[in-house]
Amino acid sequence: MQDNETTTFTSTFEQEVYEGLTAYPKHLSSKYFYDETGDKLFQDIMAMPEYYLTDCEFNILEENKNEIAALFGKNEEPFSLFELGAGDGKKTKILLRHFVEKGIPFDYRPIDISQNALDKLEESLKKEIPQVEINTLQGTYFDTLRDIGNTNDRKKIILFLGSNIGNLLHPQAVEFLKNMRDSVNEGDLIFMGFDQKKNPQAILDAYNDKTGITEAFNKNILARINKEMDADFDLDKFLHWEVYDPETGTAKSYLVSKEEQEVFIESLELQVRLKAWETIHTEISQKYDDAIVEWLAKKAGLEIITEFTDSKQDYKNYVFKK
Ligand code: AVJ
Repeated sequence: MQDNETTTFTSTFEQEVYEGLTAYPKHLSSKYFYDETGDKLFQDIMAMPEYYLTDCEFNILEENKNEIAALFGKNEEPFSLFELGAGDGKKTKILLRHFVEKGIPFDYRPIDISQNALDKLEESLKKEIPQVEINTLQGTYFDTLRDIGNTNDRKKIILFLGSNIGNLLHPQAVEFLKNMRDSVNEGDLIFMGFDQKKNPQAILDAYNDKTGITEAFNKNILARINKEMDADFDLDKFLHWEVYDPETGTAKSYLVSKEEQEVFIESLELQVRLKAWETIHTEISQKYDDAIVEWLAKKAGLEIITEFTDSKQDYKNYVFKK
């Protein structure tokens, strides 16, 4: 709800939608893609042949699980494995299964913004790898990093997979890495996935599949606003548009208005006007190379101790310590 001068909102989602759609150029944050429909669409994306990221990381973990186990479970010291944005845990289960088989002492603490995702993950783990001690934690990255910082009973390993960091602009990524640094101790490790620069066409294809799954995912943010804020966006009046700059490594997603239109968002009492071909920027998916990752790490006060990659170097997992 907002009125003329003093605007009050019932959620940060409302506030950010208001700010993003009254700004020029318009923007909405990709963190709002993920309601139940969005979670499902993202799972469909991960299963598409064009979206190489998931397969790459899956293979890297599978190929290197012995070395990773040796690194995490050094000197048989028990550790807590935290995972930010755990989702369905499909890739992590490779490691969990392997650690259990090797008798490595650890407990698993998945964190996600979605309680629904956490419940499903816990349920599937109880069935598939019941030996794993699991404690879920619901919250944003920001809250939970603070919680991680306050847990000091065991050595900590933080997983952040899927190149989720790519949704952040470099200055935000540095802030985020600094927060990670502050929440770990000497001897703890941070294990992260960074999608790499590659043939620009492969990147465009991954974010603009012909079947339209990514388009539906991008437009889901408008569907959510329709549902949750009583708005009347007509999804057919928008184009899903993807650009990739091979110099900076930044992929950007837009929703482009195909015609001049007016949308009303009831809960915000906001009339949004869009000109023909006006854009709403929705997501960045940053691609990296070693120089960028080294620069980010240095700025955040982290040190890269090793990295794992695939034969084409399409994707890398880096291990950091403070
Ligand atoms: C979950 C943020 C890693 O940017 O690659 C997939 C989300 N967006 N297709 C990414 C996404 C469009 C994804 N991340």
